[in-house]
Amino acid sequence: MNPPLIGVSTSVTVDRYPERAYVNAAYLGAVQQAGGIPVLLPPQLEPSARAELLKRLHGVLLTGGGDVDPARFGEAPHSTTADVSAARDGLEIELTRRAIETRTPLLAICRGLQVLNVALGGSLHQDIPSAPGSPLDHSQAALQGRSRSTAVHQVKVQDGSRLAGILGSLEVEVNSFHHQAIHRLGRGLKDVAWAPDSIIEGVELVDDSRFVVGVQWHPEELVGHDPTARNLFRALVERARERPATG
Ligand SMILES: [Mn+2]
Repeated sequence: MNPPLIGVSTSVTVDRYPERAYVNAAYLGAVQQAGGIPVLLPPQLEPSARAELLKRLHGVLLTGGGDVDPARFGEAPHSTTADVSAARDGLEIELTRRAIETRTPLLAICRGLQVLNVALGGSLHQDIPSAPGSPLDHSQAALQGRSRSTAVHQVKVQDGSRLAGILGSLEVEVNSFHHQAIHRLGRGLKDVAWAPDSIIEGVELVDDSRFVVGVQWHPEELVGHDPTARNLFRALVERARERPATG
């Protein structure tokens, strides 16, 4: 069978010239290693092109990036809010809702998990160090000498959850590049993985007939050495393979 097409959302420059759409290559490698073909979905796509592409996709991957506009969950921006793009928020929230509606498999990573939560009416902790606070450092980018594939904290996964089944483990060691986290859960979502400080690190839909999974860490950076990270991408691609594009 033909390899499934996996739509991959992109970052976009905010207030910088020239305007760019871009994505970390690790996502593209991880999708291809799992047998999928990544198709980039930049926010600059015209609405008609966007609609046509969405019909042809078999799966969706929401990637990491800047902060979701806190106005989307009814809050004023925190002093640390950065890289907000209304165009990217709009595209990814639409992608999320449409993926759920059309039963398109969705894997949401880091900002993606936060977008998934906000798209379903949830809210975010806008800055973990400010509130709720944590003894852990979830922003390892600030730590010198640690590569993006270095695990910095543990995550415990709910036994019996879809995520546990995919990972093949109830305990994973993960990297961490986020200063925000889920606060109030969106409708129909359940938390299924947590860091030792109780920060939510994994979610899925209560309706387990739909493949919708979010993780707060960055498995695309771990696929070189961590089978649980490869399992996440393999699960997305396998589910996408089973699904005809909505045409
Ligand atoms: Mn973390």
